[in-house]
Amino acid sequence: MRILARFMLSASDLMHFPAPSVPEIAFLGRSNVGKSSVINALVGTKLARTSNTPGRTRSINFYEVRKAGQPTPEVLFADLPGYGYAKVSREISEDWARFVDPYLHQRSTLALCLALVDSNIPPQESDKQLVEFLAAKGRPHLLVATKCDRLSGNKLSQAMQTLKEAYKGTPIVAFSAKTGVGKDELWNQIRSVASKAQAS
Ligand SMILES: Nc1nc2c(ncn2[C@@H]2O[C@H](COP(=O)(O)OP(=O)(O)OP(=O)(O)O)[C@@H](O)[C@H]2O)c(=O)[nH]1
Ligand SMILES: [Mg+2]
Repeated sequence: MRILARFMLSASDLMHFPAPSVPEIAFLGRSNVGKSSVINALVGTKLARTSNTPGRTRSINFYEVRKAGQPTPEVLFADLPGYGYAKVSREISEDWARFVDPYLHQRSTLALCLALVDSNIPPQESDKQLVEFLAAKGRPHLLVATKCDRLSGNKLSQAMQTLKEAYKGTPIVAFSAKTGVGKDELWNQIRSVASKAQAS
């Protein structure tokens, strides 16, 4: 099935978020973890800007995603600014207080938060804080272990086991934007949550 996706708008203020409509999927994670790359892999085009420079995405970028032939979007994707990068941490915490935190607290159509963690590095305190925050707020969420193409066989199984232990009870999808591993599984999760949200 062909996916059509388009950039809607970039918001760094509550006032500029798009009007709530279809279920929304938020992509969260440390700077450089691969949020924009996961979005691009899911939609199959270079929609979101990716970069080697951590902290590049500094606003919430909203994308409209629809199945070809359908009149209305299926979901919105929200690419959030990254956290945890020391060099720009002051600006990022200001962004967080000004519009990311309110977004996560208040957004009525937010159906699923994808907490991206790098499968190549040990569990990070900042990621744990995010997942705890989402759990405390009752926001449905799952972990996406990114860049798993960089790990082979045993190393990948070990990394996934370590993540499972660190984030007990949170579902995890191993993902690579490079090879497409995890793409179908992640779409299934997104669609399952989105159809439930739309039915309720
Ligand atoms: N090998 C590999 N590299 C990846 C993968 N996903 C992303 N990268 C690389 O990681 C870097 C960061 O990717 P982005 O998608 O820009 O990361 P981001 O989380 O959006 O970064 P910020 O917007 O700065 O927070 C880029 O150089 C990507 O090419 C992956 O699955 N495999
Ligand atoms: Mg980005």
